[in-house]
Amino acid sequence: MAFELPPLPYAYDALEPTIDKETMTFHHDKHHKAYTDKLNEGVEKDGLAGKSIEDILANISSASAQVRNNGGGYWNHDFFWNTMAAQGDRGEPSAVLKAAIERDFGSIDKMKDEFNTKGAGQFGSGWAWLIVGEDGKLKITSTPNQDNPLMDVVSDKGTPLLGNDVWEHAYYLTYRNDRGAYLKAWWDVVNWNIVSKRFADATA
Ligand code: MN3
Repeated sequence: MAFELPPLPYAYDALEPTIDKETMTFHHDKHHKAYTDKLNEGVEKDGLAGKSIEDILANISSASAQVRNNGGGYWNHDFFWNTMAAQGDRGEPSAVLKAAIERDFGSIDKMKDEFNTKGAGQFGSGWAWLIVGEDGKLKITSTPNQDNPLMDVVSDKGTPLLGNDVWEHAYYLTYRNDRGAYLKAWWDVVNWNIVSKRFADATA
């Protein structure tokens, strides 16, 4: 039972002009595909076949670097595609999510600012996250490479509500080296319907 590359949940050009079609095509069909293939190879080598990706990530400290890098890449990209949506499907933060953001950050704009700063400050490749911790509090974090908040090796563990890929392959064609501009523009394509649902599920 190998892991499979999930299809993009919308057309390759659905996020334009924020994320261009060529970036989405390469990012999904080449990068995400490569993580999926190398994860499957690593899972065989590590004797982890049959385990769920969540189970693998929660015990990643005992896995190989190949499974850590590619298991993270496999899960993170699936999560990332679903964190965004085509125009008309993006919605707004639910009332409970909005209230929690205002409680923990002051306002939605302040949360976005903190997220953008964290993403811009992540040295090299990695991810920025909005997570909910076991205490129910929201927090902005970042991780290097393909690590994520579900891994037992990260210091800020929690349930991710949204995450942005700050590897150059995610933005270079449109934004070149301006990661800050990409981070700012990216909020236009966030799928608040699914982020709100993730928050409801995490705090149920
Ligand atoms: Mn990527």
